[in-house]
Amino acid sequence: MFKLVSLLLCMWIAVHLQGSLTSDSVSGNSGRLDRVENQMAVLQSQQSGGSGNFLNIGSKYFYIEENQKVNWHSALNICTNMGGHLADPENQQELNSILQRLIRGRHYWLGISDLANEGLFRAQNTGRRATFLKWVYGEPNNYGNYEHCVELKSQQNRPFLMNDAPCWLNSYFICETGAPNNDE
Ligand code: MAN
Ligand code: CA
Repeated sequence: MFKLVSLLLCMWIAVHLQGSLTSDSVSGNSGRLDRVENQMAVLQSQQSGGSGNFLNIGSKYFYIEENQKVNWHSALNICTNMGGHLADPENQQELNSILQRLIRGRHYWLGISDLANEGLFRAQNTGRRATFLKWVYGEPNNYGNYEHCVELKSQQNRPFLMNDAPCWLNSYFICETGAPNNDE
């Protein structure tokens, strides 16, 4: 009940802020509207039962978000809230199992970024250098000097591969956990 009330409150605030803060969201800066949207997304993930939706793939569990697009930091928060973390597939087999479930043309955030050191891509969950990176040809290019977060994308009919993209873009995302917590 409390969750529902806070969700409705956040939605109300978001609707009222939308009008006055459109320039904020257009510029992509993490302004007040972004924070409200983030909060809403986290609350929505709690409402939908979150961690019960993880799929068993190999020895891990993945959740592929197909309903809401959020920025990279919101995706991180939502995955954490679901008892997991933004995914960092460790090998080709793991990546393949995920890829066959993705929808072509969509972009999905992964838990990898070079926010701490340009050009050094780290797994958010461990803080260590990401060991498995499968880039689209020509990537990572840090286009415009503002691409620090890693997504999976497929161009035309090509397979899904990794690209560095602006962290403030709204995309679908993939969460991961070692063992799901299905107690909700
Ligand atoms: C877009 C973005 C970039 C990417 C280029 C490749 O501008 O997706 O991240 O590097 O396309 O052409
Ligand atoms: Ca890029």
